[in-house]
Amino acid sequence: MPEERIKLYQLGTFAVGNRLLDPDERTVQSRSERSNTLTSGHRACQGCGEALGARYVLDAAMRATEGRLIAANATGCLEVFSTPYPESSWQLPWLHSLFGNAPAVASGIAAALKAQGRSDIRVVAQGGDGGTLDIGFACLSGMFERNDDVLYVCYDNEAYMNTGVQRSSATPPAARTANTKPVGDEPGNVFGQGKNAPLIAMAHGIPYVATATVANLHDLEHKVERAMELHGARYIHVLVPCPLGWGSASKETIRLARLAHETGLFPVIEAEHGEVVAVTKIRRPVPVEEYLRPQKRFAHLFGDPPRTDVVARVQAVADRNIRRFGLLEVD
Ligand SMILES: Cc1ncc(C[n+]2csc(CCOP(=O)(O)OP(=O)(O)O)c2C)c(N)n1
Ligand code: SF4
Ligand SMILES: [Mg+2]
Repeated sequence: MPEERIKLYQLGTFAVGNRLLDPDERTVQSRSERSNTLTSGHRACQGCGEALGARYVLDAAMRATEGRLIAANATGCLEVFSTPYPESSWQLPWLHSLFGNAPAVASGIAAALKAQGRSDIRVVAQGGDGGTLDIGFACLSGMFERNDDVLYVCYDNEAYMNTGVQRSSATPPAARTANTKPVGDEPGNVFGQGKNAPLIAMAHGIPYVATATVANLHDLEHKVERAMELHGARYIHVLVPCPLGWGSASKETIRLARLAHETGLFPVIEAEHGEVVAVTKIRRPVPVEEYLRPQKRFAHLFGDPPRTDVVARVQAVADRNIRRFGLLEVD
């Protein structure tokens, strides 16, 4: 019988991939002693990438710190769906900051712990792309520049979802949002320079920067654990599809996150002290159209007439990423 190689994309879930790994290599989520940091009963939409990402990030950080962890959380979907006062789904010390100051609040917690000599307790901060790249950006840059001992995690769903899908500086070109309408020569969001938060974080020379998606949760856990081995300012940027804001089916969340990587639109990398140290290669390069089509926020590109010119510009963005980060696997 001819031999056929099987590629497993989702090593480390409850599914078959996990059982092929040694127990020590299995994901935090597959262990009975996982901390369930973000537990059931929260009010995220079905298929919410942010809820999934946060659960994996916090449980991995809890394991790495043996449960000695404090979180600061910016205003946004993650805070609203998890903590409608007086209820909360968090099972760790968790502070809701303002929309724009989670990095500063986390720095303050780290400073207070240092003053008390509590080097055993670690600090994470988390927020959406709006809270991180827009209103919280100055606080984040300060946290990086001072090298405060905080892991900051940005859950990037590419718009202000909590308040009704407004554009952020992480919204991709051509995407429809409540305030980037699909009209005119450049329908949807403009083709600007973009704001590449991981590269800007790297430019601060901080100990650790990584990107990840919810399509590879084992990789996400690994990066959180690596970050927790280090001290100083660390930054992880996680792509988390949002069915409501992207106009995608709930069941498509993982596939879209995978396609974002496989098109080259979302490079998955790891960097230490400003230098890229690892790149997740693309095993199956995919044209951007395959990623854009299932999302209603890009529906205006596939109408009558189709905007092939705009799709070509999005493809050029992906191609540039592929060249810039050497994303293609060379056999
Ligand atoms: C100073 C201030 N301005 C505006 C708001 C309203 N607000 C709360 S969350 C939010 C958007 C959050 O977007 P993002 O950070 O991307 O998180 P997401 O909800 O998408 O996860 C806005 C505009 C606020 N709480 N405070
Ligand atoms: S709007 Fe998006 S980010 Fe917010 S809970 Fe729903 S799916 Fe998650
Ligand atoms: Mg957002």
